[in-house]
Amino acid sequence: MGTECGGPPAKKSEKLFARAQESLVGGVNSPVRAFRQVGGTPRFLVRGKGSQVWDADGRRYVDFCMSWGALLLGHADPAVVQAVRSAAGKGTSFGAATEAEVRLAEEVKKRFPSVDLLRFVNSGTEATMSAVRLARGYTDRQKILTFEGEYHGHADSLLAKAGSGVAAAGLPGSAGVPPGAVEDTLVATYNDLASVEAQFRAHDGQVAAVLVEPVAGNMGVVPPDPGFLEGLRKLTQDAGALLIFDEVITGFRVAAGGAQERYGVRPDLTCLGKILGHGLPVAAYGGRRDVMERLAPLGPVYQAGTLAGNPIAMAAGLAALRRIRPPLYARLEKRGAQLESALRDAAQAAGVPVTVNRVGSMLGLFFRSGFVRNYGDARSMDAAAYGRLFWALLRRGVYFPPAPFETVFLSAAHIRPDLDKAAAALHDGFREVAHG
Ligand code: KE4
Repeated sequence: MGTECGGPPAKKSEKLFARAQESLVGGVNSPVRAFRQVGGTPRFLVRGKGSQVWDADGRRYVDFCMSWGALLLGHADPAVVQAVRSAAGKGTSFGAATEAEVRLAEEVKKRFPSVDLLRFVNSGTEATMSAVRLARGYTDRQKILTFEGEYHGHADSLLAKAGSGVAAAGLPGSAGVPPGAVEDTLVATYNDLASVEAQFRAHDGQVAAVLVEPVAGNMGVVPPDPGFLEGLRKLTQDAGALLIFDEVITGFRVAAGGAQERYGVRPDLTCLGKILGHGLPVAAYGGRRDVMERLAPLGPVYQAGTLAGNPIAMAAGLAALRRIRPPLYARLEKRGAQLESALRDAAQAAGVPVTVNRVGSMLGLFFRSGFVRNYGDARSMDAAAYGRLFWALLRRGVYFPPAPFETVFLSAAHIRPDLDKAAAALHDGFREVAHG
């Protein structure tokens, strides 16, 4: 334990981490938070405001993780906080229909014209798990096709890793997932339409849906090649399968209407999360009316949830979407380009080969040279070097995601001084990585 990665002493985080491990598995409620991919003691955060967070030892950081992309407006956005406070005073949950959930659904539909009907749930995992069940129920087919290196939450059927060879089904990607749970999960290669066609040929008439992160954000950031998403659209259409966009990260992030707006490809179903609740536990799945109407209480596909459409979460989402206006995306594009340049310049100055991928305000950093177009490219990076950079940045008050295969996020709250601080920290940090 301790801050062996050279980080500054963090006595209070260390004490809290020791105590947490007595009650919480690994001391955390989600594995990536344990800092095991970068080493050292996880920082216990106590407060956030705008682009800044503070840890238990009183240290301040510019945050480029932003709750894994949920906070497009920044921490403790005043309008979101006020909306949460006001909603909480009227009751924390009813387990009944409310006007707030109708209004938030209408706001989603304004931004996602492919969504005729939707259903709110409490996590991205629930959204993708339910969308897959619905696709199977609608098509009366069992196979689903996903992409190696993408992540859609922890539902059994989606914790599959690539099997050997094209025809092989996915293999369990986690203990506790029985082979039967993933025998209908096919795995293809992102940005490789031929690998998708091969799976469709090997399982003709059996594929219910293709589930894709339209911009991969869980293998680092990997954008779709020109034509890739359009190719998936055509392949699924021709095969009578549904196209499901997992926009839990990209929704409201890469455009107001997500990747489907940015790339002009219309899926049959869409999964949303993160920014939708702006930090409150909200997610959703929605799409074509004829598909969604197969869902209970209208149809035979079952899905339910005690806290679905929670009034406080709905209020947070409504307040956030009201504040996320079109001019914001030009600002995020500009800030994203500035951070991208800072990353490239610092690595080049230190003579460290890196590839930087970026879509708007989501950036991926790979310690390797050459294009990164899929998971095979991504995983060949020097992940240990990322860990060294992480700590070099943390020592200088810059908090990147504590894991290499994640996304660096900006928000509306990141201003020029934050970018300048990051650039300076990156300049020194890459030199430290280069000279060990
Ligand atoms: P949740 O169940 O964690 O709300 O959402 C699952 C999910 C679904 N789809 C995409 C594209 C996602 O990125 C996620 C979750 N993202 C991770 C970070 N890459 C959440 C962080 C964590 O696991 O703690």
